[in-house]
Amino acid sequence: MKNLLTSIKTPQDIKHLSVQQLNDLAAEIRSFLINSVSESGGHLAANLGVVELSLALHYVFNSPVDKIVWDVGHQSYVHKILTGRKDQMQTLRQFGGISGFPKFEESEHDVFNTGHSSTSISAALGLALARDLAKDDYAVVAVTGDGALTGGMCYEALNHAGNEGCDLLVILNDNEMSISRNVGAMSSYLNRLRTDPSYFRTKDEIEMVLTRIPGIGPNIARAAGRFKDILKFIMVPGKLFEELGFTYIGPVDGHDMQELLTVLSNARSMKGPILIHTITQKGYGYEPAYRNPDVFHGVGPFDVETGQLVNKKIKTYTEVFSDFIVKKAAEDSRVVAITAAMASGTGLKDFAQRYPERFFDVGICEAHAVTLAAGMARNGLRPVVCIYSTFLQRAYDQIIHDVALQNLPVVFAVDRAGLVGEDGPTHHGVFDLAYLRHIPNLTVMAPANENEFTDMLHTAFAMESPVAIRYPRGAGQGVAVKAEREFIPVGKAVTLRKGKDLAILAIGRAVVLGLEVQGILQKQGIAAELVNMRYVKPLDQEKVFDLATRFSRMVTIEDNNLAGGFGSAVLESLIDQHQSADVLRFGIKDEFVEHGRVDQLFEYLDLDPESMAEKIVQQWPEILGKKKWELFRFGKAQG
Ligand SMILES: Cc1ncc(C[n+]2csc(CCOP(=O)(O)OP(=O)(O)O)c2C)c(N)n1
Repeated sequence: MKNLLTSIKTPQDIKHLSVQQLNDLAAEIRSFLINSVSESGGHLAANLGVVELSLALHYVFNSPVDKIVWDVGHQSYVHKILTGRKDQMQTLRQFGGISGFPKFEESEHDVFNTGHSSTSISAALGLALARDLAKDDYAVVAVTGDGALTGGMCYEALNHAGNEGCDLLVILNDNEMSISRNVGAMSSYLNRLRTDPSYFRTKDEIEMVLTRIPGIGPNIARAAGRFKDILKFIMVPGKLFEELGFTYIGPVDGHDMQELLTVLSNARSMKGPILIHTITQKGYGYEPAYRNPDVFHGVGPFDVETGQLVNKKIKTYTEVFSDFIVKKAAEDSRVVAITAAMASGTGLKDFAQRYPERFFDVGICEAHAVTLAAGMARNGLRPVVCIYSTFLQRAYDQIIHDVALQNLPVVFAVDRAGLVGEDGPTHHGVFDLAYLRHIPNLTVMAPANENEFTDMLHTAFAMESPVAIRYPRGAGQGVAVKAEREFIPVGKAVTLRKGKDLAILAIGRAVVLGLEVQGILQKQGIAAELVNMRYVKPLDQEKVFDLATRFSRMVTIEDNNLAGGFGSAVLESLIDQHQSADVLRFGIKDEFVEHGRVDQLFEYLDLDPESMAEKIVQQWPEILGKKKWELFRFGKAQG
């Protein structure tokens, strides 16, 4: 294989390449991607699918003058490689390394930060309108997937863009996949565009579209004969997009470099909003990813030869949820499960297979998922809505207006709560305690381990009002789940360790951190009482009162933003009960947390057990004798 990739430092470096060389470069990039993601983990399948598209975009357009906005941004690795970050790919998603998503702080070529789906057309339209107001002249391109196109924001943006009529290019990268196979009527429509010959335009229609190109339009129309074969495939109606005010071009083979270059070059000189429909294959060029695009959507380290993932031993919270919900569905025929395009991520695959008629993948439509659940609950069903904490942010109003206000028994399985690690700030679920805690009628819990999680799910389904359970990404504590499930009294905390010097109140995953802090302090002769609060709402007021009467020093620990979170709830409770205590709150301060392994992030935030124990002793040095304190400080909590 020729070594072209090493000479690519900026997009300018590909401009002189021939189509054959671009194809060679595409092959090199694929093999580079497979090897680097096999070590770092990341979004492989989507990136393998956009190698030619990314090359063609950077060949035809002049980034960073021309702006390319990547929807979700998980498919921006090739773009990163072409814009001078190839050598940093080995640090991808690692603490201090480059992000797995576009980041303007990282490169001038990343014009708009993304991570959540379906934002690119809105953002690109915003850039285009700002450009026009400034009377500037450059292209703005949004690259969006067919999965992203299930999200409502896309339609709001298309609707607006068509009306504005400004120059804007939308590339619809259609690979028939969201993370799982794409769903919905729009997906079927795209499929018809892709396959139904009756959708092909007449030559007259094609010419009409081409003559819209100012100045050179008629010439191109005359020259169309030369592109006859290409045009036959690229100009089909896309009526729906046309009705929205877009010129539709497609479908285009997104792995055919020549075709892409021709179409993009033509589109570049056309006026108004244009949508190019490209057809690609997720995982293209790597058999394991091609065969299992959902597994290789976001993947951990794997063996390149076999495609086998590096194995983990302890069950994840998601797997525990999966086991529970399948059993629950067998017991109660009213149980239905809803996901917003995350069937495997949220552990609903098994449920979907066993109860297909009770399983609903609504697409990337979190807001709709929640109101849909409200409708179902109103009509006697017991829906569980399974959405990651960060994506549930999109459905804040629906939780309040459609579920809580009517006190409907919807269970929210809020997966990936707290710090999630390598996906970084767009994906950390560190706001949910704050955005759920103040909603009337809604009960909010967080389990400290797998067994408690199962009991909480059991409790949630036994209640007749909305309940949210937030739980972290990844492995549990390795605690066995008892066969007998217990109802956890609503709003009741549980004391795990008795003490006399201070009280530690923790919630969810932070209970494990609390246990470690308690252990470190114990070695210093400090007796901390540790309480697993279990419920953030209703908070166990009696417990807070009791602790405040017995302890003047109180510590709260949470893996949520401090503002409005669990510690805030404890402070409110103290004040409301006219109790006072010296309170030290541990949680995430007023900042966005970068990517990296969760344990590294905890350490970076001084939320690792050692740092917290040290902070506690610093705060209240009197709980140690002076000599011991010196020892403690310099020996960093070594007992
Ligand atoms: C609001 C939101 N919900 C869910 C996700 C999780 N997610 C990331 S990529 C993806 C599928 C996107 O499909 P598509 O746009 O077709 O891109 P592809 O991966 O197929 O290239 C989903 C559901 C997200 N990023 N944002």
